[in-house]
Amino acid sequence: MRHKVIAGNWKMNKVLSEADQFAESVTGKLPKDDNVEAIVCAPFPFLPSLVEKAKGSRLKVGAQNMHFEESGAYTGEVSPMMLEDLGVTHVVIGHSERREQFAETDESVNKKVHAAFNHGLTPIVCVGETLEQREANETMSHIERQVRTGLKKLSDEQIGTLMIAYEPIWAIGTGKTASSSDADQVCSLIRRVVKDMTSENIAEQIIIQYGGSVKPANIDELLEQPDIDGALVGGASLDPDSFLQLVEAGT
Ligand code: G2H
Repeated sequence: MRHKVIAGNWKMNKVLSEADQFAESVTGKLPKDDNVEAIVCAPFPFLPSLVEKAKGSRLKVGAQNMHFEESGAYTGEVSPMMLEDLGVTHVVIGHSERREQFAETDESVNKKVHAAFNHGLTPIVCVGETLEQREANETMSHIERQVRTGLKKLSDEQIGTLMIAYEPIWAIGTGKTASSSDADQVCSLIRRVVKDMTSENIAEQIIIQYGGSVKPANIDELLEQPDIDGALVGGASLDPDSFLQLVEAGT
């Protein structure tokens, strides 16, 4: 039986004192229930402090991106080794904002996923279609390509432990959510692709989240869907009460 995972993706928001306040207000209030995992993926400058404040609590701390190399002449980049050293446990890879604005490709996503595993980090791999692709009936073929290329040359065991976030690009920060059954349909396709790449057991094990304008008002309906195991949440994860409500919904 899969557990639920609520991952906040703060994007480029907050300053350090606000990040600290967030951790102080949520760590003691998270449900003590193994059926739900709470992660906050924060900007790099907040990570050391968040990791420190999350110690001994049920809050896990993730990054929103990283380079695939361990070190070198990559001005402005952060390596998987640095994240591992900080005690970060998760990393978002291939968010559509990075694909669109920072030219990330399925190939670079794949390199980053391998690098994450080499450093004990759990990747949250994002996939999703544009409105044009949806309207042209290309959603399924596009998502399948993203999953197959993004997860290329991983072992079955690795695939079983990573997370995939399905985020239709047209639903991100727009207030538009895919209907829960539409979202479930794509998540179920992702599970079928994973099954084809690995085995039924692995496909049953992998966590697939939905992301795109998730909030306390729509989380219940999304989590009721058979193939949606959680959410990657932007705007609604910034406020501690709203984040706690989302996590509570997973219990
Ligand atoms: C989608 C999501 C978080 P929001 O990008 O990854 O953001 O919930 O604000 O749509």
